[in-house]
Amino acid sequence: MAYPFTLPELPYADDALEPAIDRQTMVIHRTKHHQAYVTNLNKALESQPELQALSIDDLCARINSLPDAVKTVVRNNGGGHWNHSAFWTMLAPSASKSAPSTNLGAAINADLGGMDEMKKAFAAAAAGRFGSGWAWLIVKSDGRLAITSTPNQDNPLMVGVADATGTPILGLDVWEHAYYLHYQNRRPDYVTGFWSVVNWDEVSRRYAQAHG
Ligand code: MN3
Repeated sequence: MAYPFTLPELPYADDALEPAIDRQTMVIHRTKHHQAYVTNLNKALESQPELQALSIDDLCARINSLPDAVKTVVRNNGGGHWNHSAFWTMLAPSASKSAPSTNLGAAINADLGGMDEMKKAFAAAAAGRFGSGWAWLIVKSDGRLAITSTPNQDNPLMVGVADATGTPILGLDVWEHAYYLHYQNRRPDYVTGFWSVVNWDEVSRRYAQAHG
C-alpha cells in the first residue's frame, strides 16, 4: 500500500457495530474524516516522488527524517490514514464473539496483569487523553505489551513523536468525531461500548506479526 493512497472499504456493513457505534457515525467518520486524511496525504506527496514508494507504515516510522516541507502534513494526515485503516479492521460485530489467542492472552496476563487490568489501563488512557487522540495497546521493541495514548493523529510507530514507540495491535479513536453523535460528552460510555466490538482475531493476528 503506497501512493496514491485510497480509502479502504469496511469489512462489515455501516450499521454492523450498532449499538456500540452507530451507522451515521461510521459513515461520516470513514467517508468524510478518513477520506480527508487520504486526500490531504496524497496532495502532500504529489511533489515528493521519492516518498511515493513508501508504505504508510514506513512514512509513519520515518516521520522524523521526512523533508520539513511535508513532515507535519504527513504526520497529521499519514497518521490519520494509518490509524483509521487499522481501526476499522480492529472492530467487528459483537455477534462475532472473537477472543484473544492463547499467546496474546498469556502476554496480557504476564505484561499487564490480566484482561481486566488491561481494560482498566486502556480505559484510563482513553479517558485521560485531553482533547483529541488515540488510546493504544502496543507491542514494544522488547516484545512486551504496553498501554499508551497519543495526541491528534500521532501513533506509536512514530519514533520520537508519539509518547511511546511500538507496534499498535489495538487502537481506539477518542476524537469527538468518533463518538459525539451517539454518546455526546460520555467518552467513558463509548469506551465501554468499544469492548463489545473489538475484533480479537485481528488483534491476535497483529500481535503474532509484531511479536514474531
Ligand atoms: Mn477519527
